[in-house]
Amino acid sequence: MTAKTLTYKILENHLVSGNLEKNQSVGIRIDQTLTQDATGTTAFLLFESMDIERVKTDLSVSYVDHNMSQFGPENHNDHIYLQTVAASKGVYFSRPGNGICHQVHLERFGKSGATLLGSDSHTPTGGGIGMLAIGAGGLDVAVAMGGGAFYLTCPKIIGVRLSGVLSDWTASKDIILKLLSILTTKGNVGCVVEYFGPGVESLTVPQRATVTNMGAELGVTTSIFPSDEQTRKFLAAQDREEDYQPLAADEDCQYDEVIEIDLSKLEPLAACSPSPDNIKTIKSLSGTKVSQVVIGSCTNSSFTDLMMVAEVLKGQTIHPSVEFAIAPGSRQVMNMLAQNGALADIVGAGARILESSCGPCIGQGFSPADGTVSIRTFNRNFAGRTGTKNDNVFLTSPEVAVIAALKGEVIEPQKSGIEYPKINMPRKFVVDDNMIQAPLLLKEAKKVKILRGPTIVVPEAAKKLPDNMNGKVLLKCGDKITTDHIMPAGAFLKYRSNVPEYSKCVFNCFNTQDKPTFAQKALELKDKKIGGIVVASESYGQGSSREHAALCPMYLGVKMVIAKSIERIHKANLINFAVLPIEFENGADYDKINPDDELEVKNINDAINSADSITVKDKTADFEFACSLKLSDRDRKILLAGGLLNYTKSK
Ligand code: MIC
Ligand code: SF4
Repeated sequence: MTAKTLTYKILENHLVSGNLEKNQSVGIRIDQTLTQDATGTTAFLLFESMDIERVKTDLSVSYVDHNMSQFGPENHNDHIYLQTVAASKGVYFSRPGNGICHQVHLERFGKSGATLLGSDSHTPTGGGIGMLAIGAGGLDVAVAMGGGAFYLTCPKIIGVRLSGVLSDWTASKDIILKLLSILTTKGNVGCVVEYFGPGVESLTVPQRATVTNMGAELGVTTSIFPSDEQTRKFLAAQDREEDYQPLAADEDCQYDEVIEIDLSKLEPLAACSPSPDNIKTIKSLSGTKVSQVVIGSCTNSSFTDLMMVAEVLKGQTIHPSVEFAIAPGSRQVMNMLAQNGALADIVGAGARILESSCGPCIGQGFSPADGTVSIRTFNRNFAGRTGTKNDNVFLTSPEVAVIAALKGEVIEPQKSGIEYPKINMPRKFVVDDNMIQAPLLLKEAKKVKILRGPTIVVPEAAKKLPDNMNGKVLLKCGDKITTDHIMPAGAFLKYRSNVPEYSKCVFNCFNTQDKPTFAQKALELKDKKIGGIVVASESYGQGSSREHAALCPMYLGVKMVIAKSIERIHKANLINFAVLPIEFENGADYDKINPDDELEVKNINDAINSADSITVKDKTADFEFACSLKLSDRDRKILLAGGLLNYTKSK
């Protein structure tokens, strides 16, 4: 028997179709799903259209954590819809205020060795307890809720061998920031990161979860730690020892690539705007004035993170030029801080207490002032994500953040003169699931009336692609276009359950006052039956799982994306909504195309059916170029059926 990686062991246990051979597409059974309100409303509307009485997973949880600002009725309408649809379909419902999906799922539901599919790109947080936890578009999650398999390409495994132990003031955040400096945010599609080695055992589950959470920024399918004594202790402290099983890769297994990180040699780091891979040492940033600090998000807002913060702040006052806030990751964290008095230390130091939700991480308030530096313990710093244009965000550990809040500038924490407060994982967490509504029995569930407020609009179904297309380049953009560029969140997030309204801000960041918007230009073409085309460079669609980045362009008549490379989740979302993703065979052709060029593509469906390449004619620039179709057999069937919903219904 050949030695196996942990990832392949879990894949093997869940395999329902295909062979576990590199680069082959396989289907796996999904044990658990999670959805959150910003993606979940669409996911459940699509699930409803599948006419399935009740979810078929072991466990599905619907969280409300993103859209909680509630300016206008939209957010609350969504919450009520999600609560009633969960009750009707056999889904757990984590009520607003209960915490951020990934933090709560880790605390209350995750299970080592299980598979988890979530409609949020940070679902890999679950890898911190040895789950195979993958982010996907809402429609893929809806299919999994209906008992359908999830399809992925058999991954390449990057083994990260950890040795040594973290020194005081260096945090697990610095592990993932270090890895981002090595692997960057591009070029890692189709990989899984597996941690192993002697350095693993010293890391607690919350520390591991920080690393797997932000692994999403690498663009990998997921990240995973072994499940060991630390995992057992964490789950036992959550009163869930039965969800633990010991798991590890076979010792002599072969990784496709091995990266060594010596924890004792790490130093505090920061990811600087505008990308999580723009890594600098805190040393090099020392002395930079800071006017805002936020500790929170699904990356770094665990009980141990905030206890460390409370210990440092005890009896102190934050610097006069800093606005400081904390957003504990869950109600469990908030409750425990309140019960043991640590919250009083944080409040006493002058912190603003934000609710247990995504909040500033997704531009829901607390935007920084113009021309200032904001330190955040989050995972993303894409331009403008804070709600402030030209924002300057440093993503750091809570250790670096809290010292900056006290001193008003970036300081190497180990040189701050403050003693490092060592926080141990509690032996028992305070467990109270009174804000989680358990599924009803089928008989009761059948009586539930699903409430859809007037701001909830059922999304338009995808359509089959034409055989021949006359199209026009609506936008030519560069490298690393994120889903935040395509579909901004922040103030627009409340339109998630209303595609016609939300579509108005597609590619908002490229709109200028003097010209028609992307949406206006696209709709004009749609009326004339001309296909809209987006041309991009490397790593198109980085970042979130939001399927609106495919659904809204589809609604506007976009039929095709031509890029040098496309990220995994976004590519799957494009296919699910029958927008054709193709890649330049020769990157130099990208340079020859101009915005507004007219493009012609013939025999599209024949190519989707059986070819690996398709010819595109640029009628304006008068040249032809070849693009590759990197599609699995199932992708081809989905595109030919006119999207995943039509494909699933036809089966
Ligand atoms: C994010 O961090 O970008 C989000 C908001 O959580 C997204 C999901 C969404 O857009 O609703 C993600 O990570 O997938
Ligand atoms: Fe929420 Fe931010 Fe985590 Fe996304 S990254 S789930 S917005 S806290």
